[in-house]
Amino acid sequence: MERTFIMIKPDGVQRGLVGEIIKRFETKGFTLVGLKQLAVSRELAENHYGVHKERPFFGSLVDFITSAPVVAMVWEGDGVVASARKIIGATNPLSAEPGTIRGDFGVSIGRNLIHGSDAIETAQTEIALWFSDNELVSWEPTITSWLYE
Ligand code: D4T
Repeated sequence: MERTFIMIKPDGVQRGLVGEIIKRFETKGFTLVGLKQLAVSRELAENHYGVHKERPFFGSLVDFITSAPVVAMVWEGDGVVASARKIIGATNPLSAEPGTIRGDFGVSIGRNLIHGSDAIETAQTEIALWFSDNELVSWEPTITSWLYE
């Protein structure tokens, strides 16, 4: 089954949106297979955002992600990678549609609350970067037949 990596950034944690954000993935019908709060090291932040190393915002992005705890998660379900990106909304919260997490709760691109993997391969890399195998729990919710035909 497809999995994606989701991280509630320091602004989402500080603003007390952890429960609200988890609820959106849970009520959609996705399955939580990994969850932890952590203080992010510079090494992990620079690794995670390595693709943006040459961008002007890289330094402030790493400073921000390491500034306070984040909540890292792995969610599972059919099509979860693309669906999670829709639930999250556009990178700039001012452009994000109402009903999305960024559209409902954000006003600034540097404080856009949450990260979600942008492709299945990226998700696999990010899950391996943030979680060890023994932190992930494979389980089948008893309501599965009410979610999938
Ligand atoms: P993430 O990776 O955090 O889920 O965001 P997106 O996938 O939606 O967007 P991204 O990779 O292009 O940007 C990564 C991260 O950098 C911040 N950022 C981005 C910023 O502070 N200033 C900027 O100009 C851009 C483009 C926000 C998200």
